[in-house]
Amino acid sequence: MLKLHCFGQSGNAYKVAFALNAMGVEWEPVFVDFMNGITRTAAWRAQSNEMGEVPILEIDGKAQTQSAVILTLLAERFGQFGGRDADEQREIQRWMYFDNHKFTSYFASYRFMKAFGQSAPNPDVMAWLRGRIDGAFGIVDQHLAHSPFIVGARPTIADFSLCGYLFYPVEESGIDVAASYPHIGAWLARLKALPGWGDPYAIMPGERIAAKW
Ligand SMILES: N[C@@H](CCC(=O)N[C@@H](CS)C(=O)NCC(=O)O)C(=O)O
Repeated sequence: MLKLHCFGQSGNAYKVAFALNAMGVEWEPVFVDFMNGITRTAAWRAQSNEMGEVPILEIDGKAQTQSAVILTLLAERFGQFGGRDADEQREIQRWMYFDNHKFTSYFASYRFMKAFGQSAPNPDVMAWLRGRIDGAFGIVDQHLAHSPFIVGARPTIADFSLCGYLFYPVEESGIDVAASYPHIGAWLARLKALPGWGDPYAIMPGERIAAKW
């Protein structure tokens, strides 16, 4: 049985959880008490992931990290949602790099500070992040104006990667992505209609926490 180390608030883990469910692969969650700081301890890093990050997928006797690598591995292993040829595989990787660097990372940081930060977010930092978010989201919105999914006419692991943070409640980030970016909104509706879609807080363990700021 595959084990996914995850927690409800983790959009990076949700990328993998949603993909596993869409692939119809059985898995069980291992709760990571991220919100109480477990991943910052030396013991957890030594035992679980030296990078101090979630998700971790236990598969074939190995603990694999980095959601893009995990998604690539799952597409290969289960023969679903991968590229059909080398060109498509590269195209998928291209979007997953963009996602990890610009699309997910700034949005996830912004949401974390707004919803779960220990102190009130610094407005200058938030304004800078918001600019980066709007830049990356504008690019993806334009792309989706001409393509039903991130790479062509069918969903691939690139879609699971980019949508990781976009099914969380709007109050957590304060950004109504579907309303601000209509093509992203329509794409999210297509993803939500896929068999296996589930709300992040329903498919991963841990308490939902009210947004703080
Ligand atoms: N690129 C990584 C990012 C993983 C990541 O940042 N996960 C968050 C939880 S959602 C984390 O563990 N953050 C810890 C930190 O940034 O120190 C991936 O896609 O797996």
